[in-house]
Amino acid sequence: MRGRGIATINFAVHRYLRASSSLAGSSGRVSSTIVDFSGGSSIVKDDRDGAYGHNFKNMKSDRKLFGIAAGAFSASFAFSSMSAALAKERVVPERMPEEVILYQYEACPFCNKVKAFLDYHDVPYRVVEVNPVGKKELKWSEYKKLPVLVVDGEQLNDSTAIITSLNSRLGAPPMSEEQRKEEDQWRRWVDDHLVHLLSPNIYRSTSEALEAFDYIAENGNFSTTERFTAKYVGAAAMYFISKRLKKKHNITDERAALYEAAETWMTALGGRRFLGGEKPNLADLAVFGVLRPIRHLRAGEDMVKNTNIGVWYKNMEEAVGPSSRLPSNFQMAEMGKPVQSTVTS
Ligand SMILES: N[C@@H](CCC(=O)N[C@@H](CS)C(=O)NCC(=O)O)C(=O)O
Repeated sequence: MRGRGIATINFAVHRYLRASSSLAGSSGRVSSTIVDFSGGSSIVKDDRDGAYGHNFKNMKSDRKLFGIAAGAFSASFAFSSMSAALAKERVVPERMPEEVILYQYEACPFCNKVKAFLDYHDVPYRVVEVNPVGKKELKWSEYKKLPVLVVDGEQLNDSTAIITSLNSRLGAPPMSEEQRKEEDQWRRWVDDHLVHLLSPNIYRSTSEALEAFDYIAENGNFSTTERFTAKYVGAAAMYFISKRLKKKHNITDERAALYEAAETWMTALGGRRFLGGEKPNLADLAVFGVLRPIRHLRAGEDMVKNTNIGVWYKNMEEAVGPSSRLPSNFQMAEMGKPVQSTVTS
């Protein structure tokens, strides 16, 4: 189950890196740029008033440290044996793309939406983990946000547009106008509402932030000192950043907001197995995609314990099945043999 938390942590690291990198270059005027969950708009805030109550000025070595953490986590993956997929959407071979490359941050919720879609349709894909500092892997692209998907040489940008385009390419099942409207409504809800609840919940308390950063400390390639610093500096940074995000999105009680979102989703299902009926639709995949990385952190455990979302989540896990992500060359070399594509993000 540990692998499921990796995405969350890596996204935190990316956000932390961006915050620290924009601070490091400033002269006199200190401003911080924090990657927001909201769809790419970065919050740029003049920090001369010291409103954040923490000092990010000397982050060069921390950036290096977190670069290591991010790299370690990008390369990390967990094996999970899942139940057979019961509600898989099968793609006819002629429609299956030959080469799919996802440029991503491992923990970016928008990237995780795309991964859930690809996994559900058994579309094999390779991942290029983008370094948030410099983004050199994306030098060739004018569009600089993630995810970017390259499908047989064609570049697709923006998670919603990517999924919509791939869905029609793979042969989307017919649906009524009413069903389409409902699907669109809930896809928008994921981008406009659900994603904003993630950080405030994952880093809600110092102990939760530390729990989350345990993943980095345990899995990263650190010396003992680095491990210690990664855990405590990273957790502290994300704790403060999440408080700012909470304020920005007018969240008073983050757990209550998460539970409410889960129940809102259950009400939307109205007793159906999936919003799409017997098979998940794009809204089911979007909700699942953003929740999958937090499911086995304390926030996700609490959500399942205190709401009715668990059964739907389990059904989604079964429907989506194992990941179709292809192992990287690094992973192949590490294992000394071909790797099964049963990794989770
Ligand atoms: N609407 C876009 C939002 C994508 C987005 O904001 N991605 C974040 C990462 S989660 C990003 O690239 N932020 C800008 C940055 O990191 O420079 C989508 O759905 O793909």
